[in-house]
Amino acid sequence: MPDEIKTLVAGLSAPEKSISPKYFYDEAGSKLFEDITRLPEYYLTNTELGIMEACVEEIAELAGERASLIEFGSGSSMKTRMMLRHLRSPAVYVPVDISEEHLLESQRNIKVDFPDVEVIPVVADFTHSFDLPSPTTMPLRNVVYFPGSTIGNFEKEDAIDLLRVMYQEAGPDGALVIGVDLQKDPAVIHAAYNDSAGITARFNLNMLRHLNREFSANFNLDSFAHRATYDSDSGRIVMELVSAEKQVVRIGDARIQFDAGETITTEYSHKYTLDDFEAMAVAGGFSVAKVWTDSKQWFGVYYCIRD
Ligand code: AVJ
Repeated sequence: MPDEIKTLVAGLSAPEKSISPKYFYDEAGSKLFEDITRLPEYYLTNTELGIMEACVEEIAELAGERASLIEFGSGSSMKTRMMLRHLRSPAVYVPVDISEEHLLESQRNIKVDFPDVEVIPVVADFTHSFDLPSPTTMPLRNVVYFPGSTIGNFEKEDAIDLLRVMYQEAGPDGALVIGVDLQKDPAVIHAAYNDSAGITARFNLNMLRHLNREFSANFNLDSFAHRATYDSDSGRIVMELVSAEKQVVRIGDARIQFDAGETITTEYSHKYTLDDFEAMAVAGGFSVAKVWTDSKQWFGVYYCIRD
């Protein structure tokens, strides 16, 4: 724990303040994210689901019999269920997450609907390679699954490093199925992170409430505001919390100074072109066997293979 506070304080003491997006997801934050996925402006989830409905059968065909499904992040989402429903006698489902709590919940949920699928959660930070468990049934192929365009949270170089980890975990003849949000009309992207109901603003600000509770901080939520801007040159959303005034905030034993208008970056959400992301997959060691998109080309689902 003390190490965790140290990292947080270091991020808040840098000339450009930042907090890792992982602090969005306490219980309230996970609920708010669920609400975001149902917003009319937040096209990502529904678009990806629509693509999956159209292509999951083909994915299952490519993956073949007795594949293992290794999800980066603890899933149990509709998309995960869709994969497990279509895969041919999946050998095992392995959700990988840093949070044991999230993993146990996802394990419980999956077991109810898929009593015949072995579920072996792995508690690990998936940005570094980790040991895969040995399931009862020997898998014929590993299929790494990383839906939701979570890859967009990583800066480009880090995203390629993560793809290299996935390449390793996929193993010889393994595959990667990954969902990626694509570049499009900036107004559409802007609206997705600035919804009219203000849910994304609450989601962003909830991070401060989380830090107040878990790390004895005293952020005043009324003195920070949500901001999300899309920079089409870098192709990414930058989410920030903007200090309304000059103020000092305590976190643990540290004191953090804010000027009026000073920002904390809480998240990047990168959008790629189809070709850009293919090049990244290749830099990670994969080749792209197939990509599916929606009719507007707003989102891509890639089937990448090791060869
Ligand atoms: C879950 C990381 C894909 O970047 O769109 C939603 C999180 N942030 N609204 C995204 C998020 C603001 C989301 N990811």
